[in-house]
Amino acid sequence: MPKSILIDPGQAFSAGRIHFQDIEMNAYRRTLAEELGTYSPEDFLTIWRDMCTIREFETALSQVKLVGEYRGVAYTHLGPAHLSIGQEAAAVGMAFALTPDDHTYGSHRSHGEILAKGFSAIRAMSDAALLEVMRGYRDGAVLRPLERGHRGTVAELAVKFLLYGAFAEIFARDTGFNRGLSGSMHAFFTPFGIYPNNAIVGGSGSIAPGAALFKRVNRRPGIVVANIGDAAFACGPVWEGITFAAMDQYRTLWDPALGGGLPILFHCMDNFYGMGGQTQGETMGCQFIARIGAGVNPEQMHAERVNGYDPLAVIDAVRRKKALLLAGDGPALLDTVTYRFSGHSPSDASSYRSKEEVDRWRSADPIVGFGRKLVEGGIASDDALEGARGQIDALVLEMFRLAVDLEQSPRVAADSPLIGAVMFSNQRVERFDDRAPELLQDPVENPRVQQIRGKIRMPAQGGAPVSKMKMFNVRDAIFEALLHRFAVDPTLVAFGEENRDWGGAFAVYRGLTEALPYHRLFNSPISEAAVVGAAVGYALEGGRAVVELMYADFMGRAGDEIFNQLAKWQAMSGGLLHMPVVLRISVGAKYGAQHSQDWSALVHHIPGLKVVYPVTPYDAKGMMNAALAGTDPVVFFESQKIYDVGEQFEVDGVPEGYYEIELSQPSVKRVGDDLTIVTLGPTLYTAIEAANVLQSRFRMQAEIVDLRGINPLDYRPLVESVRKTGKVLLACDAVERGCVMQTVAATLGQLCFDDLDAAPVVLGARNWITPAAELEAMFFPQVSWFLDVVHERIARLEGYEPTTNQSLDELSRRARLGV
Ligand SMILES: Cc1ncc(C[n+]2csc(CCOP(=O)(O)OP(=O)(O)O)c2C)c(N)n1
Ligand SMILES: [Mg+2]
Repeated sequence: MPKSILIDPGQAFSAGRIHFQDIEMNAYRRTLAEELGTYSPEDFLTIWRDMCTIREFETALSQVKLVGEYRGVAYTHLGPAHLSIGQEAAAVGMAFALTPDDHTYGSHRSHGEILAKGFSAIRAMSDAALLEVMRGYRDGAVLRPLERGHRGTVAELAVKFLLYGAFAEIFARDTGFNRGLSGSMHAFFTPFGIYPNNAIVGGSGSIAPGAALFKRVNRRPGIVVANIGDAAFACGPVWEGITFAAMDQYRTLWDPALGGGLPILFHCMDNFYGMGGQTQGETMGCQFIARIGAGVNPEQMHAERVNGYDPLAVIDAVRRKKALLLAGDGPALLDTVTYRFSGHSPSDASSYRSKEEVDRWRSADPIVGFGRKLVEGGIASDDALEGARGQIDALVLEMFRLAVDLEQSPRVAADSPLIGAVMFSNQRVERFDDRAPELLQDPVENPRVQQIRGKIRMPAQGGAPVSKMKMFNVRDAIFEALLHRFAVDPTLVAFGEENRDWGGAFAVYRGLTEALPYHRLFNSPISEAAVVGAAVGYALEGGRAVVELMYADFMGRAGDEIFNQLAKWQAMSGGLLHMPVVLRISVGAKYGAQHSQDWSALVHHIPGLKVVYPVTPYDAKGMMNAALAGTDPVVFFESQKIYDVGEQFEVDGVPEGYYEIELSQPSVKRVGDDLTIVTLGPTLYTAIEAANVLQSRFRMQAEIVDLRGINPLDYRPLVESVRKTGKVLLACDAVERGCVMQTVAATLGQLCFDDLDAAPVVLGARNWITPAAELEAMFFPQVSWFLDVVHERIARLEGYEPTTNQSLDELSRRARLGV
């Protein structure tokens, strides 16, 4: 809590009532004639044409899935197709008044939204700009199959480009918008302001606020629209995203010049159903999604429910919301009522709704209804509309035919290195914008910087021990790296729980509050999903973020955001997007079962994440520097056990200047010839103690290699050590079953098979809950366990009496019991 906002008990206990305002439903009532001042006749026709094109596009996919052909062109599409037939007016209404600077994020059912947003962007762009985009996008790879036969305007070519790029993406072609790596549920095309669509329903709910944050922090024009289904409004991350977007601080604490509340419209495509569950009357209790806004803030998110079968009603509402958002009054919520005639997917037998219901909605078909209005209003004749429809159908067929043609639209070759090559971007970017970074003070005047200046950065050498207060420690090391990057990259922001004022949960950020304005360092709500999701959105828009989870045990709260969002968007974009996010995760101790678990194994398992776990000041600074200069998502584990330790290994100490350590490199911390001990995390320090005992009591020289990096991982230093010693023990504080070390052991077992005297041995924590601090010695590997396990499974220690049972029989007994 900032000291600038005082909480007064008198005020807190004063009597009163909380007032709510009425929420408008279907208030739009204007006729076509009344709208002639706002729209030209051509605009009306455009709206109708956009809806018809989406209908035909979706019909093509529906036909392919249902009968294996579309208008005589046979095709088998193996993947999904979540169609929005019936929802066209909502999509076109959403997109019509947006510009390319307005960015949409959406869901699995987004083909209509993608096309609508693309049509609207094409109309807003000049021929030169369109040509630049189409020719520049992947060096013209999407455009090339279209350009040859095209006779017509640039805008017409761009419409083909949009239809073709989307079809080709859905059919997994290399000529698709995302090289076929996104597919139907995730396709996007950022030059038209179409940002990632999410197959994890509600996924955009936590990501899009980060995109809106990017616009505010970096003074970019436009708004962000998060298109979310009605059923997805029940998802935790959507609520978290709303909470994040509605924080008071944007208006109370941030520099007003930034523009106020986040410019984000939560846009509900309210079609009454999840897959088969009915949100109104069955699976939710709010009755109308618009009501959710009432609980969020005094403005009730300017929530409103509109008729999504009338495109003009939706356009009108979006225009009004956009004006509010640009004025700093965000976030906003629009509940657009619509309906899909099509099933959830083509295999859906509609067992959850009656034919009568579908028929009633079909008879209210928005395309038919709007067409009728055009005819009655004298905008077009029936014949003209029919003729236009024929042209649209022919265009969609032409683009479909091209997209299914394997010669014109090839898939990536079966032996293509593409997917592997785009898992990481592996680039180095000093700063993502050229403007001067905003700092509140010269870093040399920062109190923490001054305090650190007097600290000892070298390993203690003989003499009196150095007091903890005087030691340059892991905390200081991470702080130094962060402050450096904050002073270089103006887009860098940090947020998370208790990040400001408090100094970060473990005081790593102490001093940053004085150094940085609110918009570069702020407290988030307790919304782990939104913290990570917003970092993803921020990065997708072109900025760099460092966010924090206070305990590794909280990763579950941000599970989707870490595993599906942070990890996957670079590759799902076909290498077009970058994800420069550092996710700091602190691993606890002494706090029991739900605050003391090392979950490095979870992120290690997920493709697309770089993962490190440095535990010395030298390593922490060098690896944080490297993580913050890269373009990939880095999960940066820190251990609460060793935030205070000073440098013990690097003889020259921790440099005051800038340096980087490659994230994939293990580091030899102790040299020996008889046994290799590979460690991960704070276990390094236990291993050092054990190695000292092995040496003094048994004359066994252990070499200790600290893994530091988990993924990617260069095995060569490990192999070199194991080749020398012929024996390897791998130890960490994570529970033994499924820990990172199991993978490293299995891999070393193969790489060094001929050099090993014994099978690699993994020593981890027990496969239990982490018990209370007083009982932790039963749980985490202790010095004696190292000796026990060496004695039992690697090399007999002369005269040694083990204190714990580390035998193979015991290993197998524990596995049998699952503990
Ligand atoms: C997190 C998650 N849970 C469940 C699903 C499976 N699923 C796919 S679509 C869907 C229904 C979504 O309904 P809604 O949000 O209203 O969007 P609509 O399909 O109506 O457009 C479900 C449950 C999913 N994709 N992601
Ligand atoms: Mg729905």
